[in-house]
Amino acid sequence: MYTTELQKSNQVRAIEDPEKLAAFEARVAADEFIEPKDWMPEAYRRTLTRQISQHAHSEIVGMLPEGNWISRAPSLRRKAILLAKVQDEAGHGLYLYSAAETLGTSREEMIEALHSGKAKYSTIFNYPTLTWADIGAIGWLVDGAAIMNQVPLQRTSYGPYARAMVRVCKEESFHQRQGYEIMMAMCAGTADQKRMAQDALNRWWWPSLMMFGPPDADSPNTAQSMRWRIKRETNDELRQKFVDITVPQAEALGLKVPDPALEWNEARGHYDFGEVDWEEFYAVVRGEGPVAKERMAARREAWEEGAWVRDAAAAYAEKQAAKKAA
Ligand code: BYC
Repeated sequence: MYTTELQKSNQVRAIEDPEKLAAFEARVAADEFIEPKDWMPEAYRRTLTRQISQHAHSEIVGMLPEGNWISRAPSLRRKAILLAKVQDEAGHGLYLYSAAETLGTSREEMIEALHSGKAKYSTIFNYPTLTWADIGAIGWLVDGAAIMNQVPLQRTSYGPYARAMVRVCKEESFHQRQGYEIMMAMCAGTADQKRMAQDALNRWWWPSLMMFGPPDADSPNTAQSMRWRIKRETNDELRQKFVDITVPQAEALGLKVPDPALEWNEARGHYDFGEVDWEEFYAVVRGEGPVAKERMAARREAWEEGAWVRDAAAAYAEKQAAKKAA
């Protein structure tokens, strides 16, 4: 059982200096950014380290499903665009690891947590990319969901995370458009291409809705993270916004969202939609996703094969520092 919200809040109050905590909470309530050297409650530091490092891991693992298609992109133009996108994801990972390091956990510790299976990364990257249309669907839906989640994070209360998000969001909107443009090309192509696009939507729709996390009622972290303005909108609010924006985009493509319960609700001013398969979500979170093992094996191999690059960079930095000292 998760600790209840009240228990969590009482624990924070019992551990921390009440004056410092009150001053911190007042700063957060006034929408001031908290910076690395400022006092912060330990639970705030832990939550941020958890969320930012998971986010960094997701960016890096997220390179794998698409990297897999660089050599098979259907034209030079598509190959150049995909290369740039995958490289952007590496950059996002680096900004985010740097932001997490400012909270006192080293990059090595975070990477070790990922490789040993202790750390989480987004469930979405545990699904395989079977056809070129999947690259379109990932850009459109996965980057689309990422933007929805990350735009509010530009106003998250921790300064380094917020500033990293500003850059990440600019690039994500390019990623989303390149994905949608692939889908437009496929939907305007042959009957087979359109079928591939529909098949990709069928397979990526539900996993994309899972990216926003469990329903608010079952989310152990949302309430405290909202109070501390780490999260600015809840999982369910963001999921609803994503559905509302994405369904008309599917209609414009002439594709059908694979949800029989999907229906515009005039009174609510939102789409009603079916229940996500939460059993599947929790299984993927536990590391039982369809290609989870392959993803971690690829990450570990990349880390080992990259050892000489890290050694060379460290030797160069040492040489430069010695030169400067002399
Ligand atoms: N996958 O209390 P909750 C990208 C975990 S990268 C795995 O709601 P929280 C992209 C959650 O960690 C996309 N785990 O938690 C890259 C928690 O477990 P712990 C990544 C999930 O943190 C390349 C437990 O379930 N984006 O966009 O308040 C190419 C309970 O959840 C997931 C980010 O990371 C999941 N989907 O809310 C293309 C954004 N959902 O840690 C695209 C930043 C939940 O307590 N992160 N869990 O053991 C966030 O906004 C939040 O962390 C979440 C979860 C909304 C994901």
